Amino acid sequence: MPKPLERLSEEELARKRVIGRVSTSTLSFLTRAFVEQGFDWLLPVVLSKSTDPLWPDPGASIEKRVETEIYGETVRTTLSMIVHKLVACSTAYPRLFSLSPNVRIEKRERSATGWHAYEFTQLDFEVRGGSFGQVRGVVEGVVTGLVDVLKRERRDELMSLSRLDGLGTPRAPFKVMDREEVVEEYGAEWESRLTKEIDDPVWVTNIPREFYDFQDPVSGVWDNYDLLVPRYGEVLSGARREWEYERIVAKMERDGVKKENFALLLQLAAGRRLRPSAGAGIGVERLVSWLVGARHIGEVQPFPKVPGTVYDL
Ligand code: ASN
Repeated sequence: MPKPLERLSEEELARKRVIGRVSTSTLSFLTRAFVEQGFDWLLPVVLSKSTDPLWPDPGASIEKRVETEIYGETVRTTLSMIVHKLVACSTAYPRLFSLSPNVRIEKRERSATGWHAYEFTQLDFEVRGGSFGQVRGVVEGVVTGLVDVLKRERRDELMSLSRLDGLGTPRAPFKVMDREEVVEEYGAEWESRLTKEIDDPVWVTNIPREFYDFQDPVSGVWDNYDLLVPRYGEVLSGARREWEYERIVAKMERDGVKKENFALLLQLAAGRRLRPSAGAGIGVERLVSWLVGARHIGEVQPFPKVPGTVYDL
């Protein structure tokens, strides 16, 4: 299990520093890439009345939702910036991204996956009028560009992590697979099995989950996507979005999601002020874990947040 800074040996501190260099280059590359492509950089928020329900979601395992009262109102810590993205993208910021802290108190047994942390940072972005094709272009461009730059500019670091040869520069376009086809081939545990088999990142589309991902009302097919990276798993999820009031309400009722927790979103949708968009969020620590070949996601966090353990910092 990853240890906090004060308990690392000299050797472990040296490894931590090297991972930190790769992490810094990753953040620098990604933020520049989004800014250069005309995205506005929004600072994140932590407390809001509305946040991601993370329900229903086949991958979610939330043990506790952090809610508190301020000024006589109930607020929640950010589970993801999705609600904020939809509102911001529909109003002032047609192309936006944010690096936001997500607090997800995962069940403690998830410490064993090496892939879950109860606080992490998501690089979330959204494009008004966007599509999977557009999101795919942006993501494949930044992922291939990033690996390429790191292999040149962080060569020594990757070498000292024994990752230089193992980390191949992915070839775009990445393969796209439909979840139904994947389940047929790999069964219910498709995510872990597919992850072990692939040599390049793979998109999986059409995954039943939260109300905000677009679902074709006739065919029932979801216009959403996850990106899996070899050996590690899902580093990104996203979708084209629902924007019509009637559809959103119907899905909330179907899923048992409390409408009162999404009052503003519903009010904007009812006033036809929500606009079609598409976007995604990259789990930054997951991305870095894959890049450096980490043994556990907590290794790439300066202040690890491993499920089940409460740290001083
Ligand atoms: N960031 C994701 C998205 O854009 C949502 C999430 O993290 N649950 O769809």
